[in-house]
Amino acid sequence: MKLIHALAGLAALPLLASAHFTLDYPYSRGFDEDLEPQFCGGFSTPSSGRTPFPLSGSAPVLIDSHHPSAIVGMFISFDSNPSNFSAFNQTASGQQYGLLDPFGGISGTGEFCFRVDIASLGVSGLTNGSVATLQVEFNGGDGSLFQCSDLVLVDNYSVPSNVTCQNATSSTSASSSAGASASGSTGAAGAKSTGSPSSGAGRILAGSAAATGLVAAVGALTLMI
Ligand SMILES: *[C@@H]1O[C@H](CO)[C@@H](O)[C@H](O)[C@H]1NC(C)=O
Ligand SMILES: *[C@@H]1O[C@H](CO)[C@@H](O)[C@H](O)[C@H]1NC(C)=O
Ligand SMILES: *[C@@H]1O[C@H](CO)[C@@H](O)[C@H](O)[C@H]1NC(C)=O
Ligand SMILES: *[C@@H]1O[C@H](CO)[C@@H](O)[C@H](O)[C@H]1NC(C)=O
Ligand SMILES: *[C@@H]1O[C@H](CO)[C@@H](O)[C@H](O)[C@H]1NC(C)=O
Ligand SMILES: *[C@@H]1O[C@H](CO)[C@@H](O)[C@H](O)[C@H]1NC(C)=O
Ligand SMILES: [Cu+2]
Repeated sequence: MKLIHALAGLAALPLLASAHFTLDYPYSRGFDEDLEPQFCGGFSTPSSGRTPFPLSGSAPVLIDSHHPSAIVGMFISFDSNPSNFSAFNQTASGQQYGLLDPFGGISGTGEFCFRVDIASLGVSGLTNGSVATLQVEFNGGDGSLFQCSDLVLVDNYSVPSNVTCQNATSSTSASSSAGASASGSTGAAGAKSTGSPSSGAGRILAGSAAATGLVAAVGALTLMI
């Protein structure tokens, strides 16, 4: 019996890891774990229904992480159909702006909520009804993964009451027994980076100024997996 349980535990581990991460709010264009390493998670067409999102002020972005530790950053485009990463750091008229949320580390699996403010980017010309696309980049040690959500920016918008912004994480025994604990990296959450996105796996490690502790933690995970 014990042996069977041990084997079942081993078999379950790769399934957990292969689920990568999901974008739960605002709503994703679509999720296919095999395509998640691609631009917008492999979904290249904007959703027919865009999620209303606050034009200004604090707004929640919810993800669910299936890796014991990861680096997460968020980009936004104001094009109606952004087709490459360049559209996520400048407007069609050429105004450049930064990341919607800088790369930072998270540890634990489960729901994470990040508060973002589109007005904080200082992009001119945005008004009630402007469209945008959010792109979340996530690296849990098996390369950069992406999810997109198509938005319509609404003045004075309040998100639905069933969208609860909280971190409901759980440390699994699998993560601690695998030695993948990210202790030491949590303090670096929110480490600033001005890196720009690209589709290459491992780009974060090469291209961002994220704390070296985080880079080391993800590097260790990569070796394990
Ligand atoms: C990115 O896409 C835009 C149109 O969406 C295009 O004008 C531009 O040339 C593209 N840039 C690259 C580097 O492919
Ligand atoms: C915008 O993104 C493109 C593609 O990743 C990159 O070549 C360019 O340097 C970036 N510009 C800025 C200002 O970050
Ligand atoms: C703001 O934009 C939303 C979404 O396009 C629209 O439903 C709403 O009527 C607009 N409000 C005003 C005051 O124009
Ligand atoms: C948002 O609220 C402000 C202050 O109450 C108001 O002046 C403005 O007209 C509102 N905007 C829309 C689009 O309803
Ligand atoms: C909130 O409720 C709507 C309508 O029932 C549902 O479609 C949506 O998935 C819910 N969102 C979350 C984050 O639970
Ligand atoms: C959830 O955790 C992340 C990473 O530590 C942090 O940036 C974020 O502010 C937290 N969210 C809440 C609602 O506490
Ligand atoms: Cu993964």
